[in-house]
Amino acid sequence: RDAATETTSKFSLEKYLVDMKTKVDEALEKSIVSECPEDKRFVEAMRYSLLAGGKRVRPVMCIAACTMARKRSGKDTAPGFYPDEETLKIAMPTAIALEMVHTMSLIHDDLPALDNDPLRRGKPTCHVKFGEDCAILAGDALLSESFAQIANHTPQDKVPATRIVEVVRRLAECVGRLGLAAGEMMDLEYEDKEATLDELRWIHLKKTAALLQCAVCAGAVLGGADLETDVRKLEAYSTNIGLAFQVQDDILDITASSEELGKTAGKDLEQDKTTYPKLMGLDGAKQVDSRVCDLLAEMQWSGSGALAAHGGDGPAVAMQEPV
Ligand code: GRG
Repeated sequence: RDAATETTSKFSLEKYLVDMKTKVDEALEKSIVSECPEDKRFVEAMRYSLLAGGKRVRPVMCIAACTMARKRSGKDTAPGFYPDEETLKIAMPTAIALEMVHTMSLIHDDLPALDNDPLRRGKPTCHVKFGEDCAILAGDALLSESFAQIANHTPQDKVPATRIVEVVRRLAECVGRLGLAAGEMMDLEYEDKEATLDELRWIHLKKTAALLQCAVCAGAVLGGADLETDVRKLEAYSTNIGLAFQVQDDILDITASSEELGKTAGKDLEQDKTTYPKLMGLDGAKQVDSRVCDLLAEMQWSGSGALAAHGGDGPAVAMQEPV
C-alpha cells in the first residue's frame, strides 16, 4: 500500500487528463479526412462536431482502463499510471470510436425533432451550421465510422480477434435498442409527464451510463482483463460513474453560467425534462451525486484481488451493485 500511495500522491489527475486529451485530439484530427470534392461539406460537418472541443471523457476512460489491465499483467511497463506506446496503439481506435458515437448522439440530440438546441459547446449546433439533412447524415456516418475504426485499426497481432469482436458487441449494444437510443426515446416520452425515480434511473442508465460503462469495459477487454471477474467488477464501477455524471450534468445545467456551459443555462426546473434536480430539488440531486461519489471512492480504494494499476494493493475496484 505504501508504494501505491506514494505513486498516487505524486500523480496529478488534472495533468493526466490534459495529456491524454491531447493524444486523443491528435488521433481524432487524423481520423476523418475529405477524400474528394463531393464529400467536402459532409466531412466538414462531421469534423466540425467531432473536433469541437469536448472533454474526451470516454476515450480517456478507455485508455485508462486498458492501461490498468496491461500494467497489471506486466505488459505495459511505463512508470506510473501513464500508458506506453503499445497500450496507446491498442486502445486508441476504440477510444476514437467512443468519441464518434458520443458526437453522433450529441448531433442527433440537438436536432429540432429532439431537443432543438441552437448551441453546443458555445458554437452553433451541427444542424444550425450545415442544415438538418447534413447533420442527420453526419451523425449516421460517424456511427458507422466508429465500428470501422475498431475493425480496421485495432492491432490484430496484439489483441485476439475474439476480444475485438467483444468490444464491437459492447459498443453496438450500448448504442441501440438497449442503450443510447432507448434512453433518449424514453427521455422524450417523459417530456410531458413526470417520471418516477426508477424510470429516471433507467433513462440515465441507458442514455449516459451505458456508453461510459462501455468505455471502461472495452478498454479493459482490449488490455486483456479477465472477462468474468475484472470486467464484471468494472461494469458496476463504471455504471456508477455514468449515473453520477448525468446527475452532475443536470445540476450544472441549472447552476453554471451560459459561458461555462456553452449553451443556454439556468434551465427552469418546471419546464425542464424530468431530471434529478426536478424530482428531488437541487439539494436532493447534490446529495445523490455525492452519495454516488462516496461509493465510487470506496470502491476505488477497497479490497484486494480486484484490478490494480500497480499490482499489490493499489487502486482497486470492488464488486458493488450500482446505486
Ligand atoms: C441515433 C442510434 C442513435 C442514438 C442517439 C440522441 C440520442 C440517441 C441520445 C442522446 C444521449 C445524450 C445526449 C445523453 C447525454 C449524455 C451527456 C451527459 C452528455 C454530455 O457529455 P460530456 O459532458 O460532453 O462528456 P462533452 O461536451 O465534454 O463531450
